[in-house]
Amino acid sequence: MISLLGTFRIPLMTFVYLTCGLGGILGDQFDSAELMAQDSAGGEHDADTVDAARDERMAWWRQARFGMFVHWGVYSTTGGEYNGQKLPNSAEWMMNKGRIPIAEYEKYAAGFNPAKFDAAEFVGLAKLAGMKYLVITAKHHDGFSMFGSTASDYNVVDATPFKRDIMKELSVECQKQGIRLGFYYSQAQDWHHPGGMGNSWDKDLKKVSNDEYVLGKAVPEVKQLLTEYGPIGIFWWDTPRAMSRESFNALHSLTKLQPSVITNDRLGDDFPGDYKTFERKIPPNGPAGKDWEVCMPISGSWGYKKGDNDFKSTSTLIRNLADIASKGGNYLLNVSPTGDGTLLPPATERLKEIGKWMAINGDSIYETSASPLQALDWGRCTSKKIDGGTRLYLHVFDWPKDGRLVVPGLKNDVRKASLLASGAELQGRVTDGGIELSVPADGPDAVNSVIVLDVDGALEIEAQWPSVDAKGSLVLAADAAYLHNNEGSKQADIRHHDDIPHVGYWLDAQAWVEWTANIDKPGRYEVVATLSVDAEKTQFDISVGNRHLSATAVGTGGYGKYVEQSLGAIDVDQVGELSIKCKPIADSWNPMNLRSITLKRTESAE
Ligand code: H79
Repeated sequence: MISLLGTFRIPLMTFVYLTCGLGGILGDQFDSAELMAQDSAGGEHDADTVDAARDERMAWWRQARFGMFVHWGVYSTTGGEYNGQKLPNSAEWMMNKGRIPIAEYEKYAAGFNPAKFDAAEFVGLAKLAGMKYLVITAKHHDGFSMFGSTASDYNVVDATPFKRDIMKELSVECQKQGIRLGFYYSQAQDWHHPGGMGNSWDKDLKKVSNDEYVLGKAVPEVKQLLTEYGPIGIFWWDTPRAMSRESFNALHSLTKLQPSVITNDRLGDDFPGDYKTFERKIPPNGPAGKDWEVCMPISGSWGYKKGDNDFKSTSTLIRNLADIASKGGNYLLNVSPTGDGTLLPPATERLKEIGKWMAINGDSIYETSASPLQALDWGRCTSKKIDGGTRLYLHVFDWPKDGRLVVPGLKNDVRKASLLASGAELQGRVTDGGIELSVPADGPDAVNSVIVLDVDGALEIEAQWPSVDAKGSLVLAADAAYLHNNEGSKQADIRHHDDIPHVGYWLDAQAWVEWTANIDKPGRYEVVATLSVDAEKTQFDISVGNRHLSATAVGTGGYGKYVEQSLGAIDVDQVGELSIKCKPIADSWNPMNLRSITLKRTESAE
């Protein structure tokens, strides 16, 4: 499973999915000539054509790497407060968390009047930050449409004193300023429509079928958004729920109205879309062979929430962007306009600061791919193909104090190394440990200094596997493991207690972890793990090459209490690069948090 390149996964390998047949339901919605035209353009019968069409559609998105997410709606008028009462969680959930009856929530809509909103300024700010696309909530779960919907009067034009079509203004500005526009649309939940999902609190709501909502509101609204707002870059579905096949197909088929529109993976389980979505968290490794995006609020809440001062520092945001790009993904950073249509100063300041960094260092983000150099002590690495070679962008978060920066394991001939900010050339040489660069005492940027390293040919990297130290110990840390967790499932993930990483949330007994390590001598190795277990005990299998041990860890008195436990011994009879696996024993598994496994040589084989 693990290649020489460790956790490297080819970032842009395409995967095939078959578009669903057109539901009969569409007879009323579409002109059939229109559909025929879309169909022949889509060429959905041939997998290669589907792949090629997808690559073409995804080209701008893969180059963009950085976009703005915007959560804006009725909840923004009160900053998520209901009758002056603070509610838990993200502000766009205000109606739900406050169990606000529809008739009462509508009064907040009647107060939506963001007089200071200026689409030109807003899009300009995204552009200044170096973002290449903007995805905004056209309709969130509360059911309020932020455009002049012809399917529902409950919209910004018809139900507010503002009366302006915000999506129209943004579409005009985005086209003017060269920013791709995407629409977030909550297709399944709608707390305002009697057929929408999610509203369990309004007893006056006379429920109708979900199909009635989808076909009567969602489908015409999505159709309108895809036909009256110019070219749409992305359709961003959210919170998939079980809907009828007809409803799914009707919504899915609408995206054919703009064959170049990209969709995320949240329409429904059978609709992988064009890319995978991670919410709030950066995955430890990019998912293999897939395009993906991390969406994350700049503060704590998606929608503007009064008193939410949890703004991530500019440093964190810039490093997040580099981290995500180094794994081959996009960063969709969310901002939250207030009821007056502007962003709070901490958000604006951060966007401008990111923009300053991007103006100098954008080449290290745009049009880059993941690089096989991950787990770097000093930062991250993105890459680009160049004529006959590879360009690496070394994102140095922790500038070396001794004037030497080592790119571990890299063996290629150095063509040229320089600082991206100034162009100043650096000396580089290949050593036993990798390429060593001589660098000035201070880096050009306190947060992330970028070095451009051009090397000849495809990358040749000697794996830097953990190895047995002089005392005979081999330490396998959680963050050096490869997690077999069904790619990005919520379970079995790298988490932290006291800033120390562990494999946690390990509820799924099918999830397992693997390391590759160098073992230089055969012999008996004691297996010691640092872990915490809430249950009385848990059982799992540990294997080293072809030998294994059935291990039992006993309860440590809670998930936050880590102890070292000896789990037994393994007689290792192979040497070299070995795979070490830790797999739950399904019948007797209870979740554990695993910080590390250490193999300690107790005796050498004769
Ligand atoms: O639009 C943002 C969220 O409102 C939306 N997706 C992002 C992009 C989202 N809706 N649901 N979820 C994410 C996941 C569900 C979270 C829940 Fe809860 C946990 C629902 C109820 C408990 C957190 C707490 C959100 C509301 C209350």
